[in-house]
Amino acid sequence: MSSNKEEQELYLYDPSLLLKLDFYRSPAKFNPPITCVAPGEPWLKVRPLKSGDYRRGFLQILSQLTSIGEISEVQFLNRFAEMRAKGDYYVTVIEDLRKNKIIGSATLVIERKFIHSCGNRAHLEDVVVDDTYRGKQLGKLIVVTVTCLAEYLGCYKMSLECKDKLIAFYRSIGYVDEPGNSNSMTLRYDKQANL
Ligand code: 16G
Repeated sequence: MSSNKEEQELYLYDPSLLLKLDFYRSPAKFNPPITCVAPGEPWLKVRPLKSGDYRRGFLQILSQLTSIGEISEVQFLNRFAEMRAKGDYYVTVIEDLRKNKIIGSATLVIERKFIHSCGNRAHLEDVVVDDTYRGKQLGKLIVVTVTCLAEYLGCYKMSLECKDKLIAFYRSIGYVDEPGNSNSMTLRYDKQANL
C-alpha cells in the first residue's frame, strides 16, 4: 500500500480516545506492565480499525473466531462506512507494524437505552488474537483497552458471551457472573452450529 493511500485512510473512530484511557482503573494485572499506548514492543500498535485494514488481513484474523464467508473489499468498505456513520462501533485492532498485518481485534458496541436515565450499555464482541503471538498479553491488552474505553465513554455496564474455556480469563480481568442473572440464550436464524 503506498503512503499516499495510507494517508487517505479513515479511522473508524477518533484514535485520540485511546490516549485518554486509565489502565490502572482495571483490575487486570499486566506483568510486565503494558498499556494500549505502550503495548510492550515498538512494532506493536493498538488503534481503531482503518479503512485499509481489509488489505492488512483483518478478516483473516476474524476467521480464527468464527465463520466469515466471502467478503469483497467493497462489502468491507460499505460496512465500515455504516459503522462509522452510526458512531457506536469501536472496532479496535492490534497491528504488527513490521508485517503491516492485523494480529488482534476486539469490538466495543454501544447500545443506547431508555433505562438507567437514557443510559448506554456496552457489549464486548469479536475478541480474537493471532495465536502465534501468545505470551505477549495481547488478549488481555485488547480486551482491557475496549473495556476502559466503554467506561471512559460513560457506559453503565459491559457484558459479553464467551466459550466456557474463556470464563477464567474474563474473571481475571474483572468480569463477573452476576448471581441469578448470568444466562445467555440464543435463537439461531442461520442454523449454523459453529459452537
Ligand atoms: C463469541 C464472541 C462474540 C462472537 C461470537 C461468534 C467475544 C467476547 N464473544 O461469543 O463476540 O460474535 O463468539 O460466534 O468475543 P458465532 O459465530 O457463533 O456467533
